[in-house]
Amino acid sequence: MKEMNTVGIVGVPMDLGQERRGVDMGPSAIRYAGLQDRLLSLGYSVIDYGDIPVKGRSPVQIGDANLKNLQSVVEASLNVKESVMKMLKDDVFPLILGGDHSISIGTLAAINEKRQNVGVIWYDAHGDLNIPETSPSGNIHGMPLAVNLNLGHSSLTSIGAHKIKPENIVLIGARALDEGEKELIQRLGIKVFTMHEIDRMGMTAVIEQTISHLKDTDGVHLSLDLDALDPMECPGVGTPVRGGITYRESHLAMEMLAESGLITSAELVEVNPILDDRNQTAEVAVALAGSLFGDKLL
Ligand code: 4U7
Ligand code: MN
Ligand code: MN
Ligand code: MN
Repeated sequence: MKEMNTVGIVGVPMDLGQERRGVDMGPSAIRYAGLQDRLLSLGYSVIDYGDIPVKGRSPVQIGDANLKNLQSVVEASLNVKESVMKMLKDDVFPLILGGDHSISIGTLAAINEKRQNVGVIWYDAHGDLNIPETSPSGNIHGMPLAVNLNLGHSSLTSIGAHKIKPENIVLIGARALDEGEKELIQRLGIKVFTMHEIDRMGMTAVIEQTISHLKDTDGVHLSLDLDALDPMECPGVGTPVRGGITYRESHLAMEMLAESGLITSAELVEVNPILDDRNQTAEVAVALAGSLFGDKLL
């Protein structure tokens, strides 16, 4: 973690990027699981910027090329961008609470405006690298990383003026990549640690290589989709995929990232309290945030 002693929290109660209801309650669930107290206990000051307004979802708007709820996602993303830019101006560490993963379009639009050579860790079962032509669902939460590479519908790509370089991205936990995403990964040479590499090399080596891959960036944004973890430990997600990263491996990853001092912003996304079991997924999100923010356990 960078030398920054104030964490800014903002909630994005967004569920328009996918079809299941409930993920808009993610920010409340994560706050209720004790995020602020966890950060205070680690010695940080916390400013809660509240929640960003997000429109209701009915009726579902079918945008161009079957991008569901396109106009409302664009509006919300502009609000997310403005709010994250405010946090960066205030010089706090931006911690954004989703909401579905489409919120990352606004988050990274803001961060890219402020920093030149941004690195991104995409901790996720999925690639989120679809464009309308390759998306099997038309759901925008499967597209934000592509948008951040300047690929996809122009009303999404135009939210941010600057883009992430493919060589500054690392995917961790992938196990459900669509065909178009696989092709894009090969074509752009994006670094991916699938579950196969995590099993084979162990999380220690995965994070060591991630850190060395991103060491020359101008700060790294951690985009943590809770569906990266195994659904047995994180059942409260909209698109669960078996065979995920364990709770302990994830803590190890967060602890090593904390030690690296590389992470300059983060988001916790896709927590869906309606699908959850006694808020356990939100509790995992808070526990992992504790490690990311430097809890040494001893
Ligand atoms: B998440 C999917 F087809 N790839 O595009 C799609 F499998 O933010 C899933 O990672 C996307 O949860 C999942 O709809 C998006 C599908
Ligand atoms: Mn995702
Ligand atoms: Mn996912
Ligand atoms: Mn999901």
